[in-house]
Amino acid sequence: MVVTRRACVAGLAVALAALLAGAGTVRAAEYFVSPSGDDANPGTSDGKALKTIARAADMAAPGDTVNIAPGKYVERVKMPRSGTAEAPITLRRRGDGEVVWTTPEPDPPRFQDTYALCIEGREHIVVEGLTFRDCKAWIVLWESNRCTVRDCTFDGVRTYNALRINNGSFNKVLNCRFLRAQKQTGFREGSSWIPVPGADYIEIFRGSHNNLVEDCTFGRITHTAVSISAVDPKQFSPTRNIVRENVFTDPYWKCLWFHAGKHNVFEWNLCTGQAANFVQLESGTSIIRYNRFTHYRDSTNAQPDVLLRGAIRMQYDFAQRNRIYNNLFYDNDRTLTNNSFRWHVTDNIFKNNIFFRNRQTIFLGFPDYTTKNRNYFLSNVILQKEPGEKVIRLMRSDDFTLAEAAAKLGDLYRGNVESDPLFRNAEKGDFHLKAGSPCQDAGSHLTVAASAGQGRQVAVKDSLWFCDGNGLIDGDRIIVGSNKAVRIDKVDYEKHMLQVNRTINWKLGDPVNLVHEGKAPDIGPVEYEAE
Ligand SMILES: [Ca+2]
Repeated sequence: MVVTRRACVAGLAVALAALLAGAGTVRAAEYFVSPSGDDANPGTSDGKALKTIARAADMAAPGDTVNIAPGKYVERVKMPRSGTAEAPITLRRRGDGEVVWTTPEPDPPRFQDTYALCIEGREHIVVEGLTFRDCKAWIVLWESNRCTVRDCTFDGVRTYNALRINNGSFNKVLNCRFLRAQKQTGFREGSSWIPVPGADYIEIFRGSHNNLVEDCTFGRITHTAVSISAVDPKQFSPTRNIVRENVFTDPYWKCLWFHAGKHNVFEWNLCTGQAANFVQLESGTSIIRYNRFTHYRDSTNAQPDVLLRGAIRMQYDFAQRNRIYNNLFYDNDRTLTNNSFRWHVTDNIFKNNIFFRNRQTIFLGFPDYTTKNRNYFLSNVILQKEPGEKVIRLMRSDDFTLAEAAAKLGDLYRGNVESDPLFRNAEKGDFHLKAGSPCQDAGSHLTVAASAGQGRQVAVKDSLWFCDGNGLIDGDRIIVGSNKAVRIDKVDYEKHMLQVNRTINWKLGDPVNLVHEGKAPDIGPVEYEAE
């Protein structure tokens, strides 16, 4: 057995942590599983490996690691106990080659039991480096918290909810590849544009809060790659979940569905290619920032109505008070759209975004757009092909150029710029700004201080722009007035109060922005830097 230095250090750290935690034992056992093993073995070495992951999971106590040799495993596993914060239980691949995990048939009747790995009512389980292939379903985190799934590959299921977090919080899905869900067999009867059977790669469901999906790649999907949803959004409110730094390529249907909940974050993602929509936005107080939405091509061929199809579709009564900023929308067939003309969609703010070379930019069909449904476009770059085009359509047919919108709807359309943003090489996906870009230092402030003060509690006019990391990642680094950057430790969205990590001074009306270069934030997702 090759023991790496890193493994030794990690093992020592676990043992030390267990000791410090006052655990009854400092033993952190290693179990070994191999297709050529035997469940009658002790499982304590390569030579005496167990045959099934299930047997090893039964034996594993907090702090223990189950090392799974490459090969194929056909079984279902239910985790019988939890780990602890200091001593998680880890299931991981050991050695080169794939650990392929699939499920036997027939499928059991109970929903949770159909998954290859059922983590129900548990905490601190780590799953690492495994390949789930052609399972009934992959992993369910059912009322389970603080579990981590990382470096795994997900390839093929026979169910709608491929990986589900149900009433679970502080779980993380990191650096995973989602290749394939259900095989599409046709289209819904009477709706020839809706693929069947539908499937979601990851469903963050019902009372699931503070979960993180980061650094994953997603392939084609017949419903939604990541959904944050509830059957009844009035009853369940999945809140403060973060989806970041993922790549969604040719999703065909949707990358993200914000269906329910508050203060969820979608940031630094790339959404590109064929889709019905990249984002379906039906919840409120979300942050959507620093994403690149590029090359949207309508997979439905404008079915059943062109009004439904665009990079972002906003709809229904909960789609209010979202903060959508510093994103890039480039070369999309259509960009912003909606189909809920009779709903109340208001106080969504689009700020410091670049909308460039799209065939259609803003279509918001809501009526009463100056009174009941007020949505703001502030300091964005908006240019299709040539200046002077009607880039804004409100209601069904009220068309405006940027200048007309600024003149007639000046409180809603302010400071937008009708210029080429001057990317280094947009065709090759290089969206860095060239010297002389009109985006440089042209962004408007996110918000301002609501009072003068000193200390660590900064009252701001609007706190919805900011995230304290939700217990998952570092909080936003911000600049308040002329202070050096500070980190946000806590956002109180009700009181619009930011708690920062050190004492500062500020004046009433001081600008509050995320960390930026130069005098002000740039427009778009990348701050200017010299070549
Ligand atoms: Ca700047």
